[in-house]
Amino acid sequence: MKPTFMKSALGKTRLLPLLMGTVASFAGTAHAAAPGITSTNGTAATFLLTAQPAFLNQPDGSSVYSWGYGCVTGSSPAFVPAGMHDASCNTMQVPGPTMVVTEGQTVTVTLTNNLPNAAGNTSILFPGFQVTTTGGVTGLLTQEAAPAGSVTYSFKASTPGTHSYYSGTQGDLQVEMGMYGALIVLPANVPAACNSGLHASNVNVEVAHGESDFRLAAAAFDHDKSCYDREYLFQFSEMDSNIHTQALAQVTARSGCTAGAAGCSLEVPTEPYHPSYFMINGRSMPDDMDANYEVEYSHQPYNGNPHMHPGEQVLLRIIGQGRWQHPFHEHANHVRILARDGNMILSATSGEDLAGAPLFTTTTTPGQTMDGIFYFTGRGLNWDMYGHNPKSTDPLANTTCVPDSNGYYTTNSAPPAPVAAVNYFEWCQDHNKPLEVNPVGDVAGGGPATLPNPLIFTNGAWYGGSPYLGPNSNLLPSNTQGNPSNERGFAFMWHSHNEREITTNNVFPGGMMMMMLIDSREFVIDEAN
Ligand SMILES: [Cu+2]
Repeated sequence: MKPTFMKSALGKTRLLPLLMGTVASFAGTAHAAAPGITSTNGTAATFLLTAQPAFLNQPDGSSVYSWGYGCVTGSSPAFVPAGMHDASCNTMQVPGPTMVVTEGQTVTVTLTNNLPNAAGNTSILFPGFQVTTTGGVTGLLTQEAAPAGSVTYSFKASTPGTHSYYSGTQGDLQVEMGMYGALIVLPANVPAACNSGLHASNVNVEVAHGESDFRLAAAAFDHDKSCYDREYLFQFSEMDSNIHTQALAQVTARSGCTAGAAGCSLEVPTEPYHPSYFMINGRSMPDDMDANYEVEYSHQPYNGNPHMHPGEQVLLRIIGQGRWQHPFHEHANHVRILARDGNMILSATSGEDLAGAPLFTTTTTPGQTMDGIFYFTGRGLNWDMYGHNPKSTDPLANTTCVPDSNGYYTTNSAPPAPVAAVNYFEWCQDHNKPLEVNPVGDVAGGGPATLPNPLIFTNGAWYGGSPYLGPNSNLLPSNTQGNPSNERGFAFMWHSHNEREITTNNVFPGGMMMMMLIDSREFVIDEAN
């Protein structure tokens, strides 16, 4: 975002959306993962989906009539990753259930149409796969399920990576109403390299600090340059509530009509298009920061609340599900694109090296998916990022930082960093580099930044723009860097760079915005909710 925008944001919200700021209290305990449903039928993966109406919550208090895919009542999918709290699959949700399968599996999805009769037929497209169909009625793009009817789609999960699925019937209306979701195909053969050396050490360090592994796999593809330590799925979409209001009015006026009879249909104009809600995984900011499967979002189960530790390789699974492009900016670093639509982008000459662009904004083309790696280490900040230094009174401070050949303190250092080191993957050049003089900072020497006098509140009590001050700083009021207890991190705003899209029904802040929290190692990132 632009500096001018940051300034105004500070005045309006407690979120402190800073380029470099201290973590605020909004994060609570809700973290994220890439939750979904899976099928345990061996070589076959079977899913029973239904298409139904329900109302979606928006943070301005409105309930928006929508359509979505969900799990048939009585079908009992397994939930992944293991250990998610309160995992469920409602009969209608937006986005639809994230189906997680393994490369090579035969995937069979039976869709039953429980939309109002006036909505007519519906269907699912699985772009990128060779789909065969059973039953249903002939539609323009695929076989469709008539009202109360069913259709079955079957295909081999031939390409690993992140894929989209969405309605192939009257897409201008049905996709707008919420009929889209994700299909994640895990690689059949995770490269051995992902389970050893530096690749494995990040996960070992997490374990040493009491963290669980919430990955769906250790690699995104059958390729040793696609290893990752953590993953998040983000589906971007927008809604024009006028379309939804019209759909509800017409469905209500025609309730009880006979499917297929004259007049039992909708005439909902989808142009001109003026979206009022801009969503990440079906939720607008700040709702996207609440937990996965939170009870007040029974039809919007997935959140957007990424966390990581410095040095981790974070896999971003990104899908454009609306009809607009959204220039989504992941602050703090570019996203190295691994694949588009499940197709890895490799060097034409070596055939092995990654050739995907590092993107400043991951532009979400409608229907397209991207797999990318986000990475942040704190290299070059010019101060000791978390105050892990000998002069700190923090009992977790570490006096050691031995650079490996890349300058970081890792298992490649000599002697190697212990997996329990609180400053694992620290950029050693900045180790013990003080920021400010006591009592403002928690270090005892002159540093690269001049901090405001805490006794002068010209900048307001919510001073922002400073580097992280270490766990013992007394500069900020409570509920900022001291809380949640033990959380020590940097908040980077991840948001649409079309600033119209970080509003909710024209009110800032809202919409397509979340925070990436880069936490110090001793903060346990619990992705269970
Ligand atoms: Cu930005």
